[in-house]
Amino acid sequence: KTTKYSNKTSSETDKNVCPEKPKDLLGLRLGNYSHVTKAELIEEFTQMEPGGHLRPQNCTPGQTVAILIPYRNRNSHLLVLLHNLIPFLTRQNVDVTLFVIEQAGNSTFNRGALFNVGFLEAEKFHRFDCYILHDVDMIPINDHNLYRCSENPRHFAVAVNKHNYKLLYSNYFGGVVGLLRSQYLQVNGNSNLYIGWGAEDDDLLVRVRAKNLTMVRYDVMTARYDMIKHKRDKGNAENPLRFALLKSAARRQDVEGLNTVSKHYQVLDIKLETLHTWITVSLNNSG
Ligand code: UPG
Repeated sequence: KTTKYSNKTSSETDKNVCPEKPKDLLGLRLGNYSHVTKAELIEEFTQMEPGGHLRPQNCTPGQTVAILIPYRNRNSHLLVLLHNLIPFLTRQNVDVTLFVIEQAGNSTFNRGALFNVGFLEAEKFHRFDCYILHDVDMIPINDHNLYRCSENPRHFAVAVNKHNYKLLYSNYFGGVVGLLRSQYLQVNGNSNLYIGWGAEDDDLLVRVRAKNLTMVRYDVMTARYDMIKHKRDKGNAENPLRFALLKSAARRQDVEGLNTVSKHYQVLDIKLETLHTWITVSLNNSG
């Protein structure tokens, strides 16, 4: 690698353990949707270290967290997300690194594969304890929605404005979820086979349950999000095969996923920027 990356975690530099729940958390609040440029964010968030690494100055959190954001052509959403997420994570005392995993070219979007790529590439920098899989358009609006992993995989995006702050359906596992590193390995990550929109998030929940893990959620007041309004993206058409794939999710789990993604992708570029590590990847969706 040619660029420097601060691989030091807080635990190597500071022995004072952060409280699980910081005292000065804001509760429910309004999201900040003002127009902002990348340059303005860089100027505002002086606490960021290269590659989008953020950590508390006065204490050591119990875990290191990687946030993986699957991405293509959503710059305005990404800026709004960062504008909200960085102060939120700062208040929550998280030792976190932000990764954007951008799918290059025009091939049909594959969110599941991008998370697997993000996981493998992030691991080359640091073995994070906790992986949070985060859509670019989901803005958390309650600080008590703590971005940490626990003994059970967590569905964070429970109550979204688009659905009147109600759970969309009982098995919804989309938007934002968090798994310990060990759990992501145990479930063999996401399926790489969902090409286009839909059901890759449902497949991940099947994987979680098939390994006898229990998904947990915070309550609807805590786990609140605003989803930035958008139309269906070009290059992410509804996947007509999704229901058939979902039926075989548990059967495919051990033979297809994190352990097979390497044949599907090629990293074109990795940039350690101030606000994030940006990974550009070309995917061949050939199955
Ligand atoms: N995305 C891009 N660019 C694209 C397409 C998708 O960046 O061209 C990313 C982005 O992070 C986005 C995410 O993929 O937030 C999900 O795609 P989106 O079209 O926003 O899906 P939604 O219908 O808004 O979301 C629901 C779930 C989501 C799940 C999706 C399909 O909240 O987690 O992936 O349905 O199952």
